[in-house]
Amino acid sequence: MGAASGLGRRRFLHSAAAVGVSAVGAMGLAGCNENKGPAGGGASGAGAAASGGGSGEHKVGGAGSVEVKPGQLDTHYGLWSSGHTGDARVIGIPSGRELLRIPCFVPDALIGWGLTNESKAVMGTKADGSLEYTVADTHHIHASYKDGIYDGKYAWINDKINARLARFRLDYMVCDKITKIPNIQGFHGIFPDKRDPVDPAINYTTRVFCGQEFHVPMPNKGKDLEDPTKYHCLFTCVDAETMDVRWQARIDGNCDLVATSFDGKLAASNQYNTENGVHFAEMMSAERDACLFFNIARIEQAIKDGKATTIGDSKVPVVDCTVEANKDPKTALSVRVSVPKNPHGVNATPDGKYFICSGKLSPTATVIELQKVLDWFDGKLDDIEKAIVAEPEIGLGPLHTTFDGRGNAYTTLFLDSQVVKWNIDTAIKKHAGDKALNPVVDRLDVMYQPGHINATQAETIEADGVWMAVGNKFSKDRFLPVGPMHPENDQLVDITGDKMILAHDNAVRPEPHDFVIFKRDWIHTKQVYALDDSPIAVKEPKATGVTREGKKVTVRMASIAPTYYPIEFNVKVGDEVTLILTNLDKVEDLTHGFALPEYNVQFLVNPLETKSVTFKIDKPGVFWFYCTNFCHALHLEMRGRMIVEA
Ligand SMILES: [Cu+2]
Repeated sequence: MGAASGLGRRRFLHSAAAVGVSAVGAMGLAGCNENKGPAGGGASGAGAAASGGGSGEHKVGGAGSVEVKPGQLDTHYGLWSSGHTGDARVIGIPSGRELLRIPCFVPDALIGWGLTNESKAVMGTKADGSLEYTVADTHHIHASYKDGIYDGKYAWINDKINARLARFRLDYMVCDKITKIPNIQGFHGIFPDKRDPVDPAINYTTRVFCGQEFHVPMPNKGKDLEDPTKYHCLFTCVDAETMDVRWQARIDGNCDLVATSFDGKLAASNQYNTENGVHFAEMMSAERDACLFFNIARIEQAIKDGKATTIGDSKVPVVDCTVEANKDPKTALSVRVSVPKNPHGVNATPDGKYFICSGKLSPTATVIELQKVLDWFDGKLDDIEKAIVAEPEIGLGPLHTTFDGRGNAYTTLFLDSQVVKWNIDTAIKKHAGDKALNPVVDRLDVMYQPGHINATQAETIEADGVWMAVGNKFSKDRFLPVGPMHPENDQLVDITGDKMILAHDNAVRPEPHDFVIFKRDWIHTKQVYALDDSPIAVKEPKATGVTREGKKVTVRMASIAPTYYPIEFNVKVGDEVTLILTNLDKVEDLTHGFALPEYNVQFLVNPLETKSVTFKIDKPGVFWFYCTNFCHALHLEMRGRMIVEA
């Protein structure tokens, strides 16, 4: 992938008359021609290894082996979004081993998510008891903060399709709440705040900010279809604890990703459709789009002062953050900083000083100094554009940026199929006038077309600069072919030295988007539930049995390996059965399953966990319920009869 071809593509990108066509064309070029076939891939791989192996003048990597030997544990947890499988994944780093999938928005056959009454209550049901939604598209996952690092309490993930925010408890690694955000479509970026903008005692996450990418007429009732002035997006604040929607801000253009400042004062979203176009070509017309900053304390004061409206049936207060209404710095709730054409990322540096936005149709990254944005709100900066302190040219198709805690940024270059390492201070000095400086430190070919990137702890003040994961959207020749559907390739890179060293390819089921990685002792998971976690727990074998009220039957059941109590029960055709099962085994890893033929029932109960299912009896017969999750030498014998007399 030489300089000549890079220049050629850059010219092509910049000279094409219709930008949309050129973008698609350039992706096609990079995607199909440059890396075609095993030879191309092999050459790229060898090049990467050679650059890491180095001539000796550079400090080479020291992150260690990615091989985690039998019996050893990974050093880091990774929380991964899953894309349109609709769940989240827990990945061990550096091995890349998938340790868990955590369902939230969509049903999961393994644990019975979407089948048990408890999971349905979290997911939301229609009047007839069926699930409200069965598809989702998870993109961004972020964990709760305290004092600038993760506190191990929660993580959040978005559903882009149906505008929902899910929360995971990180102790049990389960989803405990889902919130539907009103009046929005294309819910994309999320970010928790890191402390309160006003109260210094609140040094932890209390809000989660959510961006709307697809603008719609508001209210969206089938009118004003071709009038762009009626289309808006909302930036939403959700309460981290209650998961209630606190407020929304109406804006021009859209939100894409979201970032928050470490002092809690600012949240921002990059915007690629500042044109507010309804059609594709209109969205591509402006040479510069923006990073839109929100002054959180002012927004919340405005709501207290009664300066909010509502939209449609929603009771959520909505403030006006449109450009026209926020021109006076003294009263502005929001302000735009310009970023070249169609940016697709905004990331906060771990020192708390800068947000970095990349314009994917511009070969640059824009460095915005947060203090200067605050100065503008305070009337101390006459021109908000002066908050831009660097705009280095780094390569083609820059998307997302991560950090090593040593002053370097690492940005994915989708079109170049590379990661570029560049020094932030050098870029700032160059922007200030020292034109001879080159902020680019290193480039690494990745396989292929990278999207998200994140280094260990890079979203916290303790970025440790050890490992960096790169989520590649195409894998092509990197794995055994499995038909037309290739896995994606998550690559792990050692970033401890001057040169990046490609350390590991990890095939992943499509298609994770974003992820965070942090050292394993930042969270403490629990392996055994407390009986009192469930108000309907069956606390001992003698509390088991069948009770009936008319046609409503409750079966209270317990499991102790290798048997169920009771081992059989009788019901009648026409009954509505609610079966409550508590696993009374309190030994770690002793999970039981409960499957019931012909009634579409299968779920798991972990040690001391309680679950329930409700189903209608519609046919007579003997139905053997049995344990699906291997539990004991007599696991196969762990079964019993549901008897429905004719
Ligand atoms: Cu069992």
